[in-house]
Amino acid sequence: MQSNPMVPAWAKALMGLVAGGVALGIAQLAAAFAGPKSSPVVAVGDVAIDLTPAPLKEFAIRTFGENDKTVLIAGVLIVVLGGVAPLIGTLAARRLGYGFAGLAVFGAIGLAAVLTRPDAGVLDALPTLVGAAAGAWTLGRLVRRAAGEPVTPPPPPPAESARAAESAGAAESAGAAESAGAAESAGAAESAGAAGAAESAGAAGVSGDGGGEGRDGAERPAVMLAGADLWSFDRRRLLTGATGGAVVAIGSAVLGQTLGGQRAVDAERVKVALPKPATSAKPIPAAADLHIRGLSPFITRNRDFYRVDTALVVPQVDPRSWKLRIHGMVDRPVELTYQELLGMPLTEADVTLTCVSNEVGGEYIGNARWLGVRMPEVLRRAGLQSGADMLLSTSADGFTCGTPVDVVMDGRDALFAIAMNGEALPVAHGFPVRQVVPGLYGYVSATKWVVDIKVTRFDRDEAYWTPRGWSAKGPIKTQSRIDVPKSGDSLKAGRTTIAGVAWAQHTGVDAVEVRVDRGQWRQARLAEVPGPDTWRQWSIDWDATAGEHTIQVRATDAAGRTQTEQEASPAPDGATGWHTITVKVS
Ligand SMILES: Nc1nc2c(c(=O)[nH]1)N[C@H]1C(S)=C(S)[C@@H](COP(=O)(O)O)O[C@H]1N2
Ligand SMILES: [Mo]
Repeated sequence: MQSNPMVPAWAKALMGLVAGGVALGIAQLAAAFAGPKSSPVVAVGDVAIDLTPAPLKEFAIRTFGENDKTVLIAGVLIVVLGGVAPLIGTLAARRLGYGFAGLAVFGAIGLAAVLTRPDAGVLDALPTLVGAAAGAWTLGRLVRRAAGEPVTPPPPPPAESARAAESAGAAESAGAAESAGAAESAGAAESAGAAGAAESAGAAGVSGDGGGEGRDGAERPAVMLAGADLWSFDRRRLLTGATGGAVVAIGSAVLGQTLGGQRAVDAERVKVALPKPATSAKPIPAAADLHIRGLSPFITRNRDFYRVDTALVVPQVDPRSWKLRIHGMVDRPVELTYQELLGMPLTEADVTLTCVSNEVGGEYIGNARWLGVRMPEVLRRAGLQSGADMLLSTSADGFTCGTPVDVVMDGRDALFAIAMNGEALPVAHGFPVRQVVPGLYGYVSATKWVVDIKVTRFDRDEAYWTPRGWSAKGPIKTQSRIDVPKSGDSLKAGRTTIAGVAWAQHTGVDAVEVRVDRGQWRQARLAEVPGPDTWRQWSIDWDATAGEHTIQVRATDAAGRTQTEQEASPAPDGATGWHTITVKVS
């Protein structure tokens, strides 16, 4: 394809910009799969660092601090998208092949950067190649779109044919040559409009019934009549195409960044070698699990563990850059790295986590073996000042949580946890570090992806859920749940087992009672527990008789307090009432 004199300069730049954006976006997406080293943008940035003289490097680090890499990547993007890409668009408008050649050079530079990185593999070339191909395809499409649909004028009516032929001829000679140069500058914008109009009016003008325009060769840009391949500029089609390209470019870049971040964090997570605990958990008694079909197992597997958080996308926190900052009402602010945390004495503890939103009988509860550093151990490094009664913790994604200082410091296993059931915390459960505090609902204690602790006061600070209608403090309420049978089940008459779990974290469950059809309460058998911080399984036999029956459960904690019958919804501080189910027996 030859130079199209009708395409204005801004449109050429736009075509290049969008094609370049698609190339980089698709390359970034491909790099999410091929590995971070294979991103041409990152590789070019790394090469730039290598080529930067030391004083300039130091200046950049001093000026931009931790953001120096981001600034560098932004620099690469600005040079490529602001300088190189528009140039490629201009070349492509002159002749598509030139544009492709420009893209090839631009791709080759990226490729060279990627492949000269230490321990680069052949596979690392793929994102650059795929990106360049996507960019080339986009460029071709946009150039074609900018030129409009190929317009072939239908044969003019006989009376007009002479004149049409004449002006067509004229256009070919004088017009095309002349405007090839002129259109580029001033004429471009103007004829862009004219071309668009002529185009959208169809070939009407050319076919003869379009009024003066078609008939008077002198009044319309001669290039419009240059034969079968009419030069034109279709602004609308270019802009819709460019918009589509921009969406692809941004979408693939964002997706690539997200997936790439996920893969990087996953890779770091599997590399974590968990140190041995200095204080092991009490062994779980064999009789902690009654092994009844349908009854929640004593330990909830990670993949079955409920998940509650405000995060739309799970925060990806790299342990290599993770820090916990402790400040506020402290003697000396402290910053802790992940390695430093792993180097402190670790405590292992079985703790049942519960969500305040859990309805009576609900599923937002799970029991796991956690490994972490006791929070007081860390807080003592900072030195809590008297008068402080709240730890306002913040997660990497900005969620905040207010935990009473006295609860954390009273000797219970309040942890900065790094592991859950023998593996590094799953990312969705707070990797690399989360809080776990026995006895408090999650919203006031269990900050996942925790990065910051402000030691403060409840009368000075408010956590995320407090202004949203939940109470500032949230001790877990004693509760019990029937797991088997399920409400609505149909059973055979005869002896059957009713079983479930009960919890009163950090106090412990002392009794569970069950009644059928509001009759006498009967004591359930209790499974053993390693301590007061976990839920407790229970079961009871029942001679089921034909008919419909209501089954209810209630627990009594180790302080002798029996669960209230009073029904309350979860807000503002936890649901109450007796879990009640109905079954059909035949
Ligand atoms: N960063 C962060 N941590 C959070 C939350 C949150 O929204 N964001 N929700 C809390 C709530 S309400 C609960 S019940 C627990 C749930 O932890 P899980 O998802 O590991 O079960 O996490 C707590 N920690
Ligand atoms: Mo929660």
